[in-house]
Amino acid sequence: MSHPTLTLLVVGLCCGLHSIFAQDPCSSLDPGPYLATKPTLTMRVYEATQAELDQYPDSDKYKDELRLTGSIGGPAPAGITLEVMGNFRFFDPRDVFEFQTEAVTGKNLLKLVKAVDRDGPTGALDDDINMFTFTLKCSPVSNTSIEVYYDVRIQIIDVNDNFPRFVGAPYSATVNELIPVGSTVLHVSAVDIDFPLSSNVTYSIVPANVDDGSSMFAIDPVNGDVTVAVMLNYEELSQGHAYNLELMATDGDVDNPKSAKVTAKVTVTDGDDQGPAFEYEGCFRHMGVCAWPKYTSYANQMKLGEPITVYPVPNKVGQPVSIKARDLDPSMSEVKFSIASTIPPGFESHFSVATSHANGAFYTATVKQDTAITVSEGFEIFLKVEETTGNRRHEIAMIYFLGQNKGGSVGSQTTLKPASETDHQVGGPDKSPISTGGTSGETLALIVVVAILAAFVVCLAIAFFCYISRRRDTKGSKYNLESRHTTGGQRNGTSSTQM
Ligand SMILES: *[C@@H]1O[C@H](CO)[C@@H](O)[C@H](O)[C@H]1NC(C)=O
Ligand SMILES: *[C@@H]1O[C@H](CO)[C@@H](O)[C@H](O)[C@H]1NC(C)=O
Ligand SMILES: [Ca+2]
Ligand SMILES: [Ca+2]
Ligand SMILES: [Ca+2]
Repeated sequence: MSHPTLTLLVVGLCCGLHSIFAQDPCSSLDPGPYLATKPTLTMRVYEATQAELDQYPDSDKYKDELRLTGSIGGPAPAGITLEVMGNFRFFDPRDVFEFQTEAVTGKNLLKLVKAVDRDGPTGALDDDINMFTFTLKCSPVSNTSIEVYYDVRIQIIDVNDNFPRFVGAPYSATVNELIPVGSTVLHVSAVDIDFPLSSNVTYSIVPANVDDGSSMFAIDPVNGDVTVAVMLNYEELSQGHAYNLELMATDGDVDNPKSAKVTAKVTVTDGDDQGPAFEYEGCFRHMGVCAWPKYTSYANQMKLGEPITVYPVPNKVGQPVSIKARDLDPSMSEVKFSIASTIPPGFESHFSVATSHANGAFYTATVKQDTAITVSEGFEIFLKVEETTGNRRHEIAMIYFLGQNKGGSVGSQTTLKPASETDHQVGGPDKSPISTGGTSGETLALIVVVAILAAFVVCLAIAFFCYISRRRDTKGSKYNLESRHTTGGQRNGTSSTQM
């Protein structure tokens, strides 16, 4: 017996029975759970690819201590031999681990020498290799008839070596622009086969630089539901009418998260959210659309049963135009014209309007006088254009009759014989610009006087207004336009209450 053995013997006597056993080859360095039972030998190594093992063969991550006494493969008396027992159907630990005694420290080590993919090829847990368990037989070289058996557990620690993967990509959805805010348009899902990091994939929308669809949608970070964040607008979307959202899934690794991106295409379809509008050159525009459309016509040019001729206000083109309108929803383009009302009221049935398709989304109105009445200066027709969709939005244009065309025929009005004398008395005989028969000379004179007076007052007002505005500011033209809009608005308001 050598001196070290003697020393150990003394230590063993001092510290109890167990320590005496510990010095024999093949004995455990740790106590078992009960007296005289052997402990389970538990070791832990990280999963690794072959490239990682080749690069860092001596990394502490890929080895752990085998806490047995003896020198593996060494000579007696300390020498021991180890044998992994068992029939392995899937992964044989003998293929991936080696036991060796570290020369310098004399420690016994378990080393990972071949790649182990802890996560398996799929996200399912049954192809994961998170633990090797087997029986290890240890025999001292000095007496090979001694066989000591241990239960061994080698845990494979997960490394975040997999990126999340989107399932079911590419993603696309088609939604109507009128879909309520908060509605789910798309569901995405990503899996990460690393465990336990896999259970915590979170989703986000990558902010876009140019086409900012990213702000139009939101994504639930946990369940991957893509929802509408703000009201969509088909008309605002450029070509394609689609948003290309870049979505990201990030795994739950705190220190070194891995993420994957995918593009989801959300196509927006047109919804009926706009009404129709008249259109002609030179109109007053509000947000690009003709506001308070107005036409003039000449009473003396009207012929029974023939389309009336109209001129736009203001008249930039200097010649008659056709009355055109379209629905402002590009894909809901059908509109229909009708006579809404007249001033004086009650003459609607004397006129008819036909709608015909012009070009693109445009439709034209052809207005005719069907039954004979006398139209003179001041008569007004309110022409309605209505969308044919369920919302039935509409817009009104005014046709204002002037008495006489500048280069027109002689006579201040065209006298059209009434179809029925009993037809309409609504306007009354006094100031009406329309009548159902021979207007008396007195009435006509009165109308002329009143009209001249009114014109004079208006001229005065305009002159005063111009004087004031010129003195006040230099933004004259803008101010004028505003003022006209206001006038038009009031006009429309008045007319609609009469309808
Ligand atoms: C070897 O061990 C066995 C079992 O403990 C024992 O019976 C035998 O005597 C030992 N042989 C030697 C040569 O020590
Ligand atoms: C991961 O998700 C589970 C449930 O889905 C949760 O209990 C846990 O706290 C999450 N872990 C982290 C790190 O977020
Ligand atoms: Ca991962
Ligand atoms: Ca992993
Ligand atoms: Ca519409």
